[in-house]
Amino acid sequence: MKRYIDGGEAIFAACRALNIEYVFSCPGSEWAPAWEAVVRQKIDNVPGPVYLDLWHETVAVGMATGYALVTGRPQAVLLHAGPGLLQGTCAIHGALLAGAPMVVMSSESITYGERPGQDPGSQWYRNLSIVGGPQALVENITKWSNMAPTVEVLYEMVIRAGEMSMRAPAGPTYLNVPVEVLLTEWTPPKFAKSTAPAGRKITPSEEIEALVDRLVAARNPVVLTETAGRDAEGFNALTELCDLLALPVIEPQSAVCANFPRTHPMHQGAVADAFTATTDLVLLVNCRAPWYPPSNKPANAATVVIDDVPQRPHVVYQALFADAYLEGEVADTLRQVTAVLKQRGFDKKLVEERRARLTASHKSQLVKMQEAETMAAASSGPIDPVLLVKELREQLGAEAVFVDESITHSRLVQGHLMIDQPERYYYVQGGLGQGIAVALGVKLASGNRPVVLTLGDGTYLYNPVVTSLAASKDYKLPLLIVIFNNKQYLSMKFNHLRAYPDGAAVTHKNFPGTDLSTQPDLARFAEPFDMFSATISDVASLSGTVRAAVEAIRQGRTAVLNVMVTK
Ligand SMILES: Cc1ncc(C[n+]2csc(CCOP(=O)(O)OP(=O)(O)O)c2C)c(N)n1
Ligand SMILES: [Mg+2]
Repeated sequence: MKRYIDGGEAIFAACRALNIEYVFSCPGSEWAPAWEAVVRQKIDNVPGPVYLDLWHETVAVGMATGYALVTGRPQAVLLHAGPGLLQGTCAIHGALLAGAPMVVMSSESITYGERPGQDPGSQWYRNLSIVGGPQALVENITKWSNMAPTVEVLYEMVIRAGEMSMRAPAGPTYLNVPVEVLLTEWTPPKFAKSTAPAGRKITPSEEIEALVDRLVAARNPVVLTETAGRDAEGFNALTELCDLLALPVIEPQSAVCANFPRTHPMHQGAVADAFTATTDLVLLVNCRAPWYPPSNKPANAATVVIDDVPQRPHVVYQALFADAYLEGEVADTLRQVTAVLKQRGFDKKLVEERRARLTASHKSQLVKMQEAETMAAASSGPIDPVLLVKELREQLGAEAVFVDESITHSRLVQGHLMIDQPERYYYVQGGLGQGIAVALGVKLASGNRPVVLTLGDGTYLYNPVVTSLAASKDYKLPLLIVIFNNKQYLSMKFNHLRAYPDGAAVTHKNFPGTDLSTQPDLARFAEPFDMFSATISDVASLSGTVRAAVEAIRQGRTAVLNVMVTK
């Protein structure tokens, strides 16, 4: 056996230095050098990343995103040339929005066969060249994209791309590694070692003191957050602060993970309207888009932003109207504020009055939700989506992790799941069709915890269903996939109605662009994989079928539930 120590080995060595655990690969002809390295790593018993073959680029990138959402750690993704990269772009854009770190790599040729003794393959000359290089295809949707021009710099460039992807704002980086660079002999570094952990960035104490001044003086403060709970530390630090000072917390529609216990009396739902006129202090904690339209902010409030990256570089328009920024690590900043408040003390009477008022409004929101659930349970025929969410909540227990790619149902999912712990809810960002892949990545990082994906029928059809289910089967990653099936793109209809409430479509009851009534039975795509699958059309069979599906995933079998919903 000849040992080819070349660019393929350099990439794997760099992955080992970065402590990368998985290489998510959707193969192309450039990757034979990496496969040589994979096999050598195995036969030599060298600890290193697990290599996964996946049959669609969305699956490879989406899995890396899901894994990063849970762990915060970047993984490697290997795609093919320009075309594979293009197929992966929707999910790469999703990773950028989600702040999911990863290093994506693909190739081009730089010699087109003209270099004696090194044949990249004629397909690069015939079909695969991209003017400006493949990195140009992802310039706008990655944090950084470039070519690794020689094998001598490849190892450090992969390491740097990985380290960069982790730094705030975390997100995907891209490296074009030409075939010739991959095929060239490589000399490993003399002093290979693991990369150092990132340094910390802490908010200075005078900024903490100034915020505490504002907080104790405020009569009607309100907290809005989208991603404070991206990790348990942030979730717990926000809970402690808001509990101490009786601060109302709103998770607006733009919230993409669980940030604060839904069952906590200070949780005030998803709509800030009740506070708009009265609030005197708005605290935006990791909240990129609190108001819509952006100028619709409370008129009489000071705004304090707690965010390690307040201005998201990938966002085109963003207006925060900040009066102060605290830009250190969010969890640490929140803990510092809590500590200073405890030390300095505050007006207990004012805070307890506020707590009583907010507890009452939280309770009335709860009662409304319970009423909706009771009404939904009393119906027959197709299933009220509220009842479906209640059933999932009750049957899955507190361990389950939810990945949500639903559209018109997402508010119900977020509300009625009543999640009160961190790291149990993730909304899939970016274009539709990544949900199964992201859920697979979440499952890969979550061990025995059940993972549930909720999504609409249209969104299920956007997913690469066959290749995603194949990955679920091959890598033993059981999911419970729940389709909220209203046989249409309901959100498209809502958009149409908003602009043309009395137009031709309404008048003639004809809505182009929304109808999915010709769809086949979506559950049956799971059959060739010998997975659990069922279509539920009547409330009477809901509970029993959900129970059977939950049992199936507990036994390691993916389950697809196609649920006919009322709206
Ligand atoms: C890749 C991609 N293409 C198109 C869209 C536009 N789009 C947004 S929501 C939606 C409909 C989703 O339908 P479904 O999952 O059935 O949810 P419903 O609207 O019925 O709740 C579409 C097509 C998109 N977001 N992403
Ligand atoms: Mg639908």
